[in-house]
Amino acid sequence: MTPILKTLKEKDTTCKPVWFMRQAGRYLPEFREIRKTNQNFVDLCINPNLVEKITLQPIQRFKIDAAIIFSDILMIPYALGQKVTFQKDQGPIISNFDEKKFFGTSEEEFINKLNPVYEAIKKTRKSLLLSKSLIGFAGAPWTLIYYMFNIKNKGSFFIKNHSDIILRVIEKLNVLINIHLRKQKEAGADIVQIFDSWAGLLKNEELNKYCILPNKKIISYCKRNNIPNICFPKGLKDKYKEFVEQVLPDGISIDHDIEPEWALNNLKETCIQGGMDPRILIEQEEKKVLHTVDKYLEVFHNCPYIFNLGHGILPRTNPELIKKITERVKERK
Ligand code: 1CP
Repeated sequence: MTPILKTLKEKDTTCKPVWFMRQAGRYLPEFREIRKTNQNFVDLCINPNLVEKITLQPIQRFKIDAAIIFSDILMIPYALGQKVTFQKDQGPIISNFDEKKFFGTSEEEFINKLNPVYEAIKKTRKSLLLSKSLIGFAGAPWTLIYYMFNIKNKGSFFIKNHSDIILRVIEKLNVLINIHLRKQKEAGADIVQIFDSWAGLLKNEELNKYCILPNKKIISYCKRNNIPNICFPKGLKDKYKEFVEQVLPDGISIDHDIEPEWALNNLKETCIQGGMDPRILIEQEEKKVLHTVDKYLEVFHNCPYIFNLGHGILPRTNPELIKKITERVKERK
């Protein structure tokens, strides 16, 4: 059993494994090198040879305990007929939501389009040491909808006025996300993480139907199918407690707004992951960064805890610092 699985499933408190959200990506020169000659991001995500190579890049540099498959949460909207492009330094651009295309896509078509992701997982699992976990992932329905409906440019009025269609889309996404996670597990991922990166945008009255219930359905499915799981409902503040009590994931990834002591007292029954602000890695000198690492390790000393950040590694982060942090976790655990 890998250190992450021991921590997540057996509530082991001695391993203190470590990995990083967005550990494969733009802060690594070797990733930027591949990206230079592969301008189309979706094509890159459906190229199993390159996906394997990129997934393993951080594993070759650092003594981390997991690889996360190089892909994107927007591969689901892509598989459902939306055109997805990524402009340099701009984030994703997605073609308008097309109801006919969305509801017209069959499960079989969806799986076929995402088959290269599963092929990449199979290949990567073969070349990854058995002591390392391979993490698969998906976006939660609400966070996918944020991109699929371009909510960024529409705001809360749109959400309020479109609850019927949003609920119908969530229902179909719930089924397809489950399939996507199961296929990743079958291909060789031993853990899945569900990213609800935009959960913090939801108003109180929307939280249950758009975030908690859909995540709960996914986690129940994972449990029925023996898929170890971690949820990341970013931005929920003190509602993290309600989320954990309702959804009951194996692990909960906390963001940098959550005080580690608060998490310790309020999210007790669950394995906790992450928390440290990724901005510190850019803004502060090494000594201070390592001091903050020590703080997280101290607070969670007697708990099943997976070291990670409160969000993904930022592009300007120095890879050497990721190495130092990893070494510190391994020394101090
Ligand atoms: O320009 C480039 O080179 C592409 C940059 C990039 C990369 C490296 C994007 C575009 N996605 C990824 C990979 C990625 N995305 C991974 C790979 C594995 C790893 O973590 O190492 C993962 C897990 C994701 C997940 C993802 N994509 C999330 C959830 C996590 C989070 O950061 O909150 C989200 C919201 C996305 C959307 C997305 N894709 C890419 C960008 C720049 C964004 C975010 C845009 C935004 O902030 O709205």
